[in-house]
Amino acid sequence: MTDELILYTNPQSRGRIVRWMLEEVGATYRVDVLDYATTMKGEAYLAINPMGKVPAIVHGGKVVTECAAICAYLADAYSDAGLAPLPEERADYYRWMFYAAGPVEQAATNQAAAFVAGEDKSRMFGYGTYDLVVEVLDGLLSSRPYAAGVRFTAADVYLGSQIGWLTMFGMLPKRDSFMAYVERVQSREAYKRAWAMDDALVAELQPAAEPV
Ligand SMILES: N[C@@H](CCC(=O)N[C@@H](CS)C(=O)NCC(=O)O)C(=O)O
Repeated sequence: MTDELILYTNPQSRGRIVRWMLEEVGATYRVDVLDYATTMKGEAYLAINPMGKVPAIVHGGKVVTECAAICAYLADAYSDAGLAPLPEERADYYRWMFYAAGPVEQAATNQAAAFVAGEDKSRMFGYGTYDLVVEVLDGLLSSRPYAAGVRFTAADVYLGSQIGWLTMFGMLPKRDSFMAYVERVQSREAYKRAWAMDDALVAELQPAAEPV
């Protein structure tokens, strides 16, 4: 078994979250770009992620999928980078990382799909209601600079990515606390580096324009 780290991604996907995390921890990694219609649904990749979705990483022969899990895994695997929680940050770190992957994602995607459960059903849904999730997030980000307190951690790579995407696509309102948080986390050098790499990949993958 080697320590090789492979990122399976597409530059127009949540794979950008993982690229950002890899740049934050200073990992050496190889990128395998998958095409939505073909290689992502091919036998070789389904053996890695039977969901046929990106991103996934393989590190030292072990597969990790799900962006939030990958961020937490990399924070632990590359602990020298200091993005795993300190003991006193653990409660908030896990709480808001899981909140972002569960209630926030579900509330925002259901809302965008115009799937709104009746009042009487909100108890059945882990997120309750979309409006409740927005208020809880606003309360969190109005009260502190980062998910786990005063320090940037892997939870911010994930929560910051979620809020960044969702506000960009109009799936969350552009509350002041959300936009200030997004600006704070996106000012990091690792974020800028990762986005520049994925933007370059997108350009590379564009079919060449027909000569006129
Ligand atoms: N819960 C997964 C979501 C992964 C996901 O939905 N990826 C999308 C791209 S952003 C995908 O691969 N879609 C391809 C498909 O479903 O066919 C995670 O957090 O990693």
